[in-house]
Amino acid sequence: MKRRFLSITVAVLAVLLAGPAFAAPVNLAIFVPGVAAGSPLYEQMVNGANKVAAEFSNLAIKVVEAGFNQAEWPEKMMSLAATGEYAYIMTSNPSMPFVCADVAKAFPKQKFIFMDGYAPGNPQFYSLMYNQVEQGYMAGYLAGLVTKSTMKGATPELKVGAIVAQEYPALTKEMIPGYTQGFQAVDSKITLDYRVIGNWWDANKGADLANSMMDAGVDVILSIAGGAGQGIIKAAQARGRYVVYFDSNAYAIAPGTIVGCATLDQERAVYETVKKAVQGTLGFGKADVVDTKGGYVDFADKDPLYYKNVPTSVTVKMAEVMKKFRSGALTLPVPAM
Ligand code: RBF
Repeated sequence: MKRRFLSITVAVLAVLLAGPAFAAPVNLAIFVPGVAAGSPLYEQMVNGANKVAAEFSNLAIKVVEAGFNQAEWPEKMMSLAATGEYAYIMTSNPSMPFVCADVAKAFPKQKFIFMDGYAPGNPQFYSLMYNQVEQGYMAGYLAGLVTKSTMKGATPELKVGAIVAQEYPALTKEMIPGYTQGFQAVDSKITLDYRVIGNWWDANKGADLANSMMDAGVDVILSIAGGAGQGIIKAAQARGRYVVYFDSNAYAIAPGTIVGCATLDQERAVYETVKKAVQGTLGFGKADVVDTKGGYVDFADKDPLYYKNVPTSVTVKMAEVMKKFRSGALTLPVPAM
């Protein structure tokens, strides 16, 4: 009798300790609208989900790269949902809720997780959006300080640049207005040279635009261009000018050229979100908006490569702004979209 009790206790303990190993399998598809390599938020999305898979053996992940032809995305998404194999389809970029609207209607049991997107009020959708006005402001404030600095590559002109891959509401209503507010807070006489590449992969066009801006006296360029950003970085590097990077800490790609990184912690957001999905507690119908105070939007100022390449006169002023953002003393509203 005693022995039987003991063996039951051992069995119960084994189940408790193994935990998720005995839980029902959960299949998650990650739909990458583009390619992951070179696209910081897509790389972070895959990494964050893989971290959950390392902890929960009942989670299986399939990554589908949909490529750069955006006209093909709805059909590819439709085929993925049609398999019926995935409890959740996760994707990332502000256009994806629109791409999925008809797919969701066709497959009413399919759940969608939209990172870096806003889709309130649909019980099949969960979405999480970043405050990119704040992210843009940080990039702009740093760019303003750099263009006014005595740094070697800084030109006398009070001109900063931005090269973007494509225009969409989160960019034109949040990121660029935030960037503009940021550099104008340094000096209202600073002007913006703004160019659009037209896609997320053409590094040559990115380099051409960067060179033409630098010819006109621009010394620091914000790059929001995915893989095409490589061309912008190379062009700036060749002429000893500067790049402000968006979304991930990328100083190591081009130390001394990338002088600031306004980051999003999509890896953490995805990790937390997927964990909830696996545990069945993710709030579908909900649309979260996260910001700097919450730690999801930030400026990478803890990296030695930042201090190594930017003078103290700049880092001190930047630190004052970041202190305000992180404490919540400074917050910037996200406009309706
Ligand atoms: N960002 C990338 O890094 N690579 C991409 O291929 C990419 N494609 C996008 C396509 C569309 C239609 C939209 C709206 C955004 C795309 N983004 C891409 C941008 C990304 O979601 C985010 O807005 C920026 O990285 C700034 O945080």
